[in-house]
Amino acid sequence: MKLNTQASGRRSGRVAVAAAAMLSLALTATACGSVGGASGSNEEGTSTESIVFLPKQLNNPYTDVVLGGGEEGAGAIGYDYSVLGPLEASASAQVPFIEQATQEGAGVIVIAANDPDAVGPSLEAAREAGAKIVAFDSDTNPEYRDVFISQVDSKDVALVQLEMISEQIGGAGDVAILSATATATNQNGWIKFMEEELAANAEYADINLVTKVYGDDDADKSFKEAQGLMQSYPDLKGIISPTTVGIAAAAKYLSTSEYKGKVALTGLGLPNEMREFVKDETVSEFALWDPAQLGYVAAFAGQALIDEDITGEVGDTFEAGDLGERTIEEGGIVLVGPPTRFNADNIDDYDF
Ligand code: RAM
Repeated sequence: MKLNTQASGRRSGRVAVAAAAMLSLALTATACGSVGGASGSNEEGTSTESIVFLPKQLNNPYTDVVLGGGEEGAGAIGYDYSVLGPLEASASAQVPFIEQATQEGAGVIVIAANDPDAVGPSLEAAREAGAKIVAFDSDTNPEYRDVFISQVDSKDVALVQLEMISEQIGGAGDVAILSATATATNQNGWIKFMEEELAANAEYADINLVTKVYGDDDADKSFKEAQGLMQSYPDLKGIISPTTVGIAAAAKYLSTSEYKGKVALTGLGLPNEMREFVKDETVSEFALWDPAQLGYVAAFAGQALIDEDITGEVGDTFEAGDLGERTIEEGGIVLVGPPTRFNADNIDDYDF
């Protein structure tokens, strides 16, 4: 398995059809994709289970890497794999796709929630129809899913970002956060832990979080938000962007601005998107886990639920293929991690 070298954009035939459908539907709706084959048989007519991946949004390079792992996992467990999802990460945009997956008889729905509650009623209906629900990347309210596949412990994701920004600004100065959408469970969890740690840890007493802005995981909006931050706070020492879309857009802005090399930028990014900005010294260090592992482990969790090897109880264990045994921890969470820090010394060792 080559989980940490997945190239972006890897898609199955069925997903390619979904992507084509996306293009034709983009002008009139945000719908795309089809579960196809989800009613219990595959193209060869053999009985099979189906697994539907429903990321926050389709047009996000991070999503492509996550789905690469999901497709690999689905292949390994012999499930019919498909992808459904919106083009923008707004709160309720996923609901029609959950409904579609349910109507088409999905066995497992794997979802990264754009909002912990907006997806609740449709996930409840999916469960009533027999689907198992695996949340990954961004959790739903726990009552709406069987298990959550989390990248890394939420607090650890927050702490690594604070450590990096503190190192990069010499432990003192004004900083801002450029997040994704204001409703994203994962983003809000990390921000909450960052705020708590800034208030409680004496090492960070001289770091002042001046504002939080939201680029909605849209590259253009994130670029403008980064620009706006520097206009509003010309003395800003650093920006933390805990989103791959946000950090890449902010790096793009800073790289051609007067702030290049003067204002620190860190957070969570994809090595392949950030490489040029590390090489041109706009960014010195950022972090991420291996996104493909999230999709891969989620597929095995789905199978374990279908096979009734696990129910989502704390202490349940299941085999996640090449990644070995996983245990369900407090809160119904399976941790994938750990995060890696990327900088000029190691970035060329990674290809995702
Ligand atoms: C963005 C999304 C995603 C998050 C990564 C780090 O692509 O917001 O949910 O986990 O960044």
